[in-house]
Amino acid sequence: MTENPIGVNLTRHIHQTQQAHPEATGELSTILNQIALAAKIVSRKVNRAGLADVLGYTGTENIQGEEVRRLDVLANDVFISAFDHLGNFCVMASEEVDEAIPIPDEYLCGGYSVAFDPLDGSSNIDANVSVGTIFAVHRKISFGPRGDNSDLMQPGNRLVAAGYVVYGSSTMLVMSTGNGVHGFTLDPEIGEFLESHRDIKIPEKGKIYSCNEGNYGYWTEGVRRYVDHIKESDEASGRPYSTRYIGSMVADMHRTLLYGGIFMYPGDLKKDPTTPHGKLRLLYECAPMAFLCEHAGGAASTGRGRVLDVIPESLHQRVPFFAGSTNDVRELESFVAKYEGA
Ligand code: P6P
Repeated sequence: MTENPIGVNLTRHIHQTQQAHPEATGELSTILNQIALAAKIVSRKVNRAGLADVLGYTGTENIQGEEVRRLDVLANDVFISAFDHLGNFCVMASEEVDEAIPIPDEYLCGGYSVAFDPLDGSSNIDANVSVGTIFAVHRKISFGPRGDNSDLMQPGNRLVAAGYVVYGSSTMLVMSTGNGVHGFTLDPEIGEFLESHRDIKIPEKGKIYSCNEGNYGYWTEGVRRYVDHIKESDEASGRPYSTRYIGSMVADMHRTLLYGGIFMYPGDLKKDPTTPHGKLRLLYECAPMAFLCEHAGGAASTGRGRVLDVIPESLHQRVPFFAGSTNDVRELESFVAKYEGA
């Protein structure tokens, strides 16, 4: 036979990954394939946003205090509808929903929980900037027949799968089940995700820093001094770094995974001059992105410790977030330790 004429598509990758684990029941495979289906539907809606008059606001606010856009609602409904009847989840959490989302009584519960941000970066949609979906999958740990918050609020070091979909010039799904990080690009003509980035590895050290420097005055001293440091000229150490900031976490993290460097959303002292508060949410933004970073050979930190080791205290908990090339994240941590105390 000639070389595999269809290459490796996502379905084949998921199937082969399952076959590599004899104990696998196939539940996780079903979940990942269903995520891909939902992603295709959202991709079509996002790509037609300007045409299908879905731009604009619903006039409501979510728990984050952000104005909810119609595409947020559409994307949220698509993922909930894709998951709720599957029989593989016991409970869900969404950035758009204040409380945990139970599986409706008419459907069976399964052995996993899922937390997701259905359309991250949506404030950029009107400017046609890339947006994305982020997902995090844990095993069910509660004893009852139905799931509860404890199945969602697990540390990222227990994740079984995580990934994102970036709806950009092309739609890409990037995910890991703990055995490398792999990227699949949607071929809209056949409606399949085809493998385009096998075993993504983040460079050990990069030359790009990515953050909203408008918040510089609210950052803690160690973070400010680190950013000052990477902007100083020192050719031997590859400084100054270039700055790239899209303001859509999925797009900024996708670039960081591929090109290296450091993405930062530091905690700021706006609300409380004694305690830096992050903006990005732990369960469905920072932990899944940290899982991908580490499985791609990079690192992800709160500035003082591993993001994946943070024990969640609430569904929409926020943490400071620094992620990307290991050398760059470790250097950031050294500045925080030096100027703010370990
Ligand atoms: P800022 C988008 O609203 C988001 O949640 C992330 O996608 C992004 O990284 C961050 O907020 C951007 O925040 O304060 O720079 O606009």
